[in-house]
This record gives sequence, C-alpha cells and structure tokens, in this order.
Amino acid sequence: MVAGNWKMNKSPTEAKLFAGLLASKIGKETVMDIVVFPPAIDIPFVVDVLKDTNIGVGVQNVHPKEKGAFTGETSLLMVKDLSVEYVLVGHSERRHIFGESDEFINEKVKAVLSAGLRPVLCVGETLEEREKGLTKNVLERQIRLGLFGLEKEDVVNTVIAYEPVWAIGTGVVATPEQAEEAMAFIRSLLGELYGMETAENVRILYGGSIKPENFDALIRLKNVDGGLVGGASLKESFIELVEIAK
Ligand code: G2H
Repeated sequence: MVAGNWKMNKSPTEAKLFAGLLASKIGKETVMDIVVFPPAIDIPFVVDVLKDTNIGVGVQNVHPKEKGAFTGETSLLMVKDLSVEYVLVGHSERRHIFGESDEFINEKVKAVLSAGLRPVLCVGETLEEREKGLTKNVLERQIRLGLFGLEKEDVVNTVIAYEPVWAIGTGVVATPEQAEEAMAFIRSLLGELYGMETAENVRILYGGSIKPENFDALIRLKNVDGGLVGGASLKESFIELVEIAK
C-alpha cells in the first residue's frame, strides 16, 4: 500500500489538477492499494476525478460523534457519503499539535470501523523518547490503547503506520534497521494481542521523510507493507514511489 497524506496543502483547484495527473499515470495500478488523503475541503473534487480509477481516497481526520455541536469538525457520516474508504487516526501532528489522547484516538478508531471504513492508526516515538530507550514502551502503549476493545476482524481492517516523530517532515529518515526493529516489534505485539494469523494480515506502513531515494530499501523490509508519504506525495515523486513499490 502506498498512501499520500497531503496534510494542509492544495486548494480544490490544485487538488483536481494533481488528482488528474495521478489518474493518468497510476490510475490503473492493480498490484497494490494506492490511497490519497487530501484536505477535507478537496475530497468531493478528488473523489470525482478519481472515480474510474484504482486510486482510493481517505480523509485526514474525523470526529468520532455522528453529528452535533462540534464546530470545525467533520463526521464519518459526511465522509461516507463521498465514497471515502480510509481515515487517518492518531497522526503525530494530531497527537502533538492538537493534543489528541490515546483514549480519544481509540474512540475514533472504533467509530471508523463501525462506520464500515478502515482506520490507519499512526504510532511513533519522539526523539526524546527514543533517546531515553522508550521507543517500544511508547509503541506498545499507543497500540494497546489505540486498538483497545477491538475484535480480530476489526484489527485486520486496520492499517498501522509507524511514523517516528523525529523523521516526520524533517528529511531525516529512519535507517532500514531502525524501521525494521520497530515494525517487527509492532507485528509481534499484534501477534501477542490477537494471534499471529491476524498479525500477519495487518498492513504495517512506514512513514517519515519517504523519498524516491530511500524508499526502495524501506519497502524491501520484512515487516514493511507499504509507505505513508507526506511531502513527497504532493508532486510527481508520488508516481515514482508507486513505481518503486511495484
Ligand atoms: C509523516 C509523513 C506522512 P513526511 O507525517 O504522514 O510526512 O513524509 O513529510 O515526513
């Protein structure tokens, strides 16, 4: 799976143009799932441009409640109405800039699954946590609490993205050894919690400063099932990443 998180970039006009480029270059891809996560305001336009392609559309954030007095938020009912398939949950920017807790993230994961969509649960340690030797503790806490209360069938519909916070948008990518160590740990934790068969069926993505120059080494790792790409998903390099993943 190769996923592009556009974050707060691209107006509806720019999004339509770029989605058109993706449709013409990689729209017929069948060997992997390709998903883009545009800003919510762009989604109707992007869904329309990509409707006859194999490129899926996800949303970067939702509120777990169905509707109501939550100014500025987007509900799952709204995004479902637009054929959105995936929802990013717990991205480090949501955790660290907007103060989302593991408990709130768990509420969102459950709401996404109940709505019949697939959550992409993002986890990852900060530099300080890594330097203190706490990487595995942080990953374990974020996964245990993020997936709390889910059945095995729900877990296989959940994608996990390992995104070390120190590698996000910094240009500093995790080495293949660092990525594999963390992702093998995530796989074995999922095995401990839900059984190895379930764990093998969960897709685990790496995210953090992915570029065409570093993606080949990451995508070959045993426990890496794809990438969640930020900056490099905003331009033609996203097409190159899809070619590399093939
Ligand atoms: C991590 C990633 C996409 P970037 O946030 O989720 O962004 O590739 O720009 O580090």
